[in-house]
Amino acid sequence: MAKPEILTTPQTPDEQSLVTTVDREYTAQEFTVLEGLEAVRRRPGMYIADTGVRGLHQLFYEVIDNSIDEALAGFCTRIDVVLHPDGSLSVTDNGRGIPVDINKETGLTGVELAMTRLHAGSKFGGGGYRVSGGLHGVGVSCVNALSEWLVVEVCRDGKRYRQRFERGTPVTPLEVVGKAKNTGTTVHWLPDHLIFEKRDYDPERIVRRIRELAFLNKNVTITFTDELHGEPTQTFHYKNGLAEFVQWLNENKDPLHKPIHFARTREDTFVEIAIQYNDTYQENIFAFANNIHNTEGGTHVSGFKTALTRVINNYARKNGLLKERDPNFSGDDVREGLTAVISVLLLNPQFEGQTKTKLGNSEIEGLVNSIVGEALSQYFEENPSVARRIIEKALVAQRAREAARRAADLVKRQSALENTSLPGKLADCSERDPRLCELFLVEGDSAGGSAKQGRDRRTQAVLPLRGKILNVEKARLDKALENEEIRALITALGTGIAGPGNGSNGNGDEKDNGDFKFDLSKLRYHRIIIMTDADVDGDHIRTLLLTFFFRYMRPLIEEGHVYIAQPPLYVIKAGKDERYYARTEKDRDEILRNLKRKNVTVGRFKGLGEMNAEELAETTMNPATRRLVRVELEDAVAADEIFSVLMGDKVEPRKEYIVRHAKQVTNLDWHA
Ligand code: 0RA
Repeated sequence: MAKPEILTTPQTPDEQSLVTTVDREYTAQEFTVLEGLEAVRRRPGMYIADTGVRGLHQLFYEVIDNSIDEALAGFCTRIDVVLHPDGSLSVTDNGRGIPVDINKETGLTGVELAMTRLHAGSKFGGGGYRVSGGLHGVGVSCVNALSEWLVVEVCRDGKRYRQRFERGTPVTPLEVVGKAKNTGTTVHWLPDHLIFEKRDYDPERIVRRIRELAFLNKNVTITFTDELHGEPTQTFHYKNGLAEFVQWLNENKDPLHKPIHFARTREDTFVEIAIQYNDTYQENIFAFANNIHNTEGGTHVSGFKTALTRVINNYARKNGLLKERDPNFSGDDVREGLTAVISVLLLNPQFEGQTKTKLGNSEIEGLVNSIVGEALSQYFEENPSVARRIIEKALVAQRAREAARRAADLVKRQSALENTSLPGKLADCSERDPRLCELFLVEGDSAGGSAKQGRDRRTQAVLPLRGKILNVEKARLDKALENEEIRALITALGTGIAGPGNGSNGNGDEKDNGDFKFDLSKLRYHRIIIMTDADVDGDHIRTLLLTFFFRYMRPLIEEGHVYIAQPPLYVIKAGKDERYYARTEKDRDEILRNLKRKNVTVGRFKGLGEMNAEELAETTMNPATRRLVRVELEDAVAADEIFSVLMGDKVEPRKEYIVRHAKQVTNLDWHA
């Protein structure tokens, strides 16, 4: 391959015409670069999560992360995001601007390098906390490759530069198009319809990430203008950073005290933490490394948990709140009702785990442990009334956990007595390989009966649920375990449950986990299918079940084991023996259009119970003819908000929420 020519710096632009070209020749090297972007287009799945809604939004996350990096480097204070009337998106920052001069090695401008080189970002400096690997950090060049067009504008050295690309290929050189007083970068793109199934940006998703970034980066002001839907500009700026983040997370709950907030820098690592207890029983810890949400936790979370347990036990002992013969608080005890946000900025983040979002850097555990130890002990010394309130909460939790333990024991002993570990109502399947097994959770005994008759006995098990299962959002674990439906569910699934909170036992992060262990490897059915009536009660039962899974068995959702059955709403009978089923009004009308000559009747199913076993099997259970929707956890912050609002005990926010999210409530913001 020919070595690239070294090109000289372009001449000063002609100020009179204001349109000048930064001239350069195409080189062999560039050819391979374009091949690189072609590879992104050929196999987008290697670079972004998918070519659906998620991947589409990842383009946005990538672009705004570049501006945030510039803010972390200390050069950017404002970012403006615009959703344009044509569906394209732009992100403008007031940073230094992507370099426009020519890179000696390649003969390309900094702008073109950034836009056409995979992972070029890290090559030339930028923010020190640039993320490597993982979902983020794929580079803005991937966005370019996957866009029908992308226009980048840079303001630098008193000039405004512009270059346009189509499907990754430059279609103009970097041109000077005007003067500029300030500095900054705009990236404006339209995702390619040849790549993405749909290219509709979801303003709510955009706002969610913007808000999160604004909480995490308190020096930055981020605005969002939705010109497509004609909404006024929203501005996000939180001068108190994470303190405001925990307040916002607790908005629909009753907090016990003002946020506890501290930040420390040690060596090259920055650690910021905010804590606020509320009067619920849930634990909510959100952890970020370099602004990436670590849904699987990691070393920062384990360091935090260890220190929290230690500091609270020490304080309680020292001040006589735990007596000599009292046992220490467990980690679960001190985390009941805890909302916390942990954010670390570090130089070489290592991400591990199933979804590559778990922070793995071992040095961070001790660092966070030591910082939390010092800062929190000091806070407790200076704020004894807050310390006392938190410890009283832990004492109640400790007693309740004792009661729950006895209840769990009872569940175990009961099943030992009955000489079977499985609940009586469960109609189990005969297959023993869980990967091939499905469990239908069916509302009501009559539908349960039809399901039992209509199922494939080898691979399909049925557990009928009578009446409503308990709302675990309002009850502590001991109460939840008294509920017969919940006990049957736990035994049928075989996994056990995690302590309240993120339902995952923090992935074994903490060392003192008590008796509640969730073990995904014990799962007896790899598909858990919720089958409820298409009415208000059915919706409610589905939400109750999802709430339970979310709070106590979250990995079931995270690993994609939970599904929603899609029973038909309409039956269309034509002639003597033709029958058609429709899940939506649209499907129904389509069928009716096709049948218009015939003598047809349309019936509406009021519930699953109205279908006979054969109908239920054919329309909703048989893998060859049914449709299932998989429940996906798109964003834990949003999901927590949904559950605490929908199932918690404050009524006003619930009403507001349902009005505001009328559409999402039916599918719960879960994405299929
Ligand atoms: C590399 C070096 C410099 C700035 C940037 C990258 C930069 C990239 C992006 C992407 C979006 N906004 C951005 N802002 C800046 C600094 C070059 C210098 O002035 O020394």
